[in-house]
Amino acid sequence: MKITEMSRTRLRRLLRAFQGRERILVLTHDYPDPDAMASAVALKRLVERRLPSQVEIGFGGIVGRVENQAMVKAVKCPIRPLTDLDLSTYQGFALVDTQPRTGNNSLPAGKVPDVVLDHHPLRRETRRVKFHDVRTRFGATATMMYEYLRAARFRLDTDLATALFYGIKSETQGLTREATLRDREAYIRLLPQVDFRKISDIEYAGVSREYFGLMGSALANTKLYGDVTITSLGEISNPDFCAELCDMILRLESTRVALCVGHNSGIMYLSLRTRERSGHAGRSIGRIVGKEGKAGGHGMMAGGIARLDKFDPPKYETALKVVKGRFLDVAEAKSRVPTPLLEALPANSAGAKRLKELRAKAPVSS
Ligand SMILES: [Mn+2]
Repeated sequence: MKITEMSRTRLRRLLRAFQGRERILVLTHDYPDPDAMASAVALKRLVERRLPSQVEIGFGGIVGRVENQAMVKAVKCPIRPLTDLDLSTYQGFALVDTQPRTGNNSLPAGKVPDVVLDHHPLRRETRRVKFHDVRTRFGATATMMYEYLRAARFRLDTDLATALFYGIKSETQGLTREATLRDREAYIRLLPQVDFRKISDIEYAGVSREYFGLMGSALANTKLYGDVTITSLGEISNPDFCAELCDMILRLESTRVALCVGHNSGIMYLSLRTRERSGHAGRSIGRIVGKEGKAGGHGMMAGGIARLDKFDPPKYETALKVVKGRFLDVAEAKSRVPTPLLEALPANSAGAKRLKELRAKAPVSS
């Protein structure tokens, strides 16, 4: 069967799963990222075009990263926090970029959605869903959604094209992380319709002075254990910051695997990143959170949560110690002795010389 035929079959089954549902709620994961938001918007537009249903998009948590907040504004994502919605008024439910019982979405316990669209590994609970389309070979759920829109011969407007493009771009770090041919194809086909001024508004969104303060203390709290790093952020108001910082720390040339943790309201948040293409980050994070938490992810990136009250004593410090031990084992850290990232380099060391050279030679760039 040709790809387009398969897409059309999938489209028919997707729409059939929603048949008769007057009001549908599409849920992303909590603390939604651009891939999740773009996918949810695409699903809403597609269903509302084809069915008489009314579709709303809800999420738990907050939209944390300033880039993500800027995206909501720039491409007008009609997403609403769950606290604003009355779940009893919906007959239909869908999950995008997440699955039932992953611990990272706010689907009420015991509720089986009608539709699940995702690119994370398939979960047992998802098999009970009327229509589930879970394709781990896709770098972004937004790519899958783009293919649905194509199958439906949906004419995208600039905002939707820009949202999907940015969803794919940010999820795959510009097609460099876990992107496949299908992601490339969607990216290229969307490109002529993208408003790059909006992309710029998103990617270079202004940040507050507090943000730099947070960044500074995060760097000060990053420790190296040979070729792996751990950053403890302590209490954070925005769990997205874990993921953002983890991406940044992984750029440290001597680092192979990076873990960032923080906590809020009794929950520990974890992000894991690896440079290894078949890094099994998803599996590793599962072992790190253990029975105290839930986790999910792909090969090179993963995230999880753990409940602080499952540790004895039920404190962040205890949880951190346990999680750190597991992480160093799972990541096969070359050292158990921590060195602070920002520790002053020993005088006369190669590193100190390099730093001195960099400072002396740094051109004044405009
Ligand atoms: Mn995704």
